Amino acid sequence: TAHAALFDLDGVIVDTAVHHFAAWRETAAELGFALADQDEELLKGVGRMDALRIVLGIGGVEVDDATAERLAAEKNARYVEAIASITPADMLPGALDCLEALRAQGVRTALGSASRNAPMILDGLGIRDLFDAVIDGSVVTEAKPHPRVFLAGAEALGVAPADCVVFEDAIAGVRAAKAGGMLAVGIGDPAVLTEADAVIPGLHAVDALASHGITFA
Ligand code: B16
Ligand code: MG
Repeated sequence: TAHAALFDLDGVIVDTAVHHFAAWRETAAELGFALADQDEELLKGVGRMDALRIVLGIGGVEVDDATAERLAAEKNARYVEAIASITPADMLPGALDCLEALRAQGVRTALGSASRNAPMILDGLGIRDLFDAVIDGSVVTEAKPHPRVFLAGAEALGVAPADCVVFEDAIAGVRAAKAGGMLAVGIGDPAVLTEADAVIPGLHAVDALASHGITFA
């Protein structure tokens, strides 16, 4: 029985991955190459500068540090513009119900996101109060698959890692949860999230976890 639930943000609570990827596609286009659809998976859950390095690697492009900083800042400006008008209606199906139901059962909740824009997104969605702790990319520098972001969440909640369930849509995030000694629930495709303890299509299907032996209270 898990006492805490740790949530990734992008791809679990809100579908902002599409905006991240669109912004990176513009970066690539500016540098003279194109990103393929399947490149999106590589960029999920990865911190901003690490994602830039992946994009540059795909294009076989080398840039100096100042240019890298500029490219990352320009990508972020495009992304922030895209998510500026985010509202509660943009939440993924079942996310709000899941958070409220877990809290009603006395389960502690934390956000564990690589995104430095997480606080702004939580405010746009109006759900900041549903988290007992918010750990984001401005708090933690080690990127997923390093477990730090989730370990910091567990610590902030005062719950042992073994009593935490992590909800993650990214391969890097599932690895981070497992590396931290937590149960990992994948959100998405079981064929992609092969290292997760259970995979569900979305938080609307959270009740199905009981049949995998994953329960909360
Ligand atoms: P930012 P998550 C991650 O958020 C995204 O999945 C990833 O694509 C992005 O590069 C990263 O945040 C950094 O975001 O540029 O806004 O700081 O999935 O960990 O909630
Ligand atoms: Mg994610």
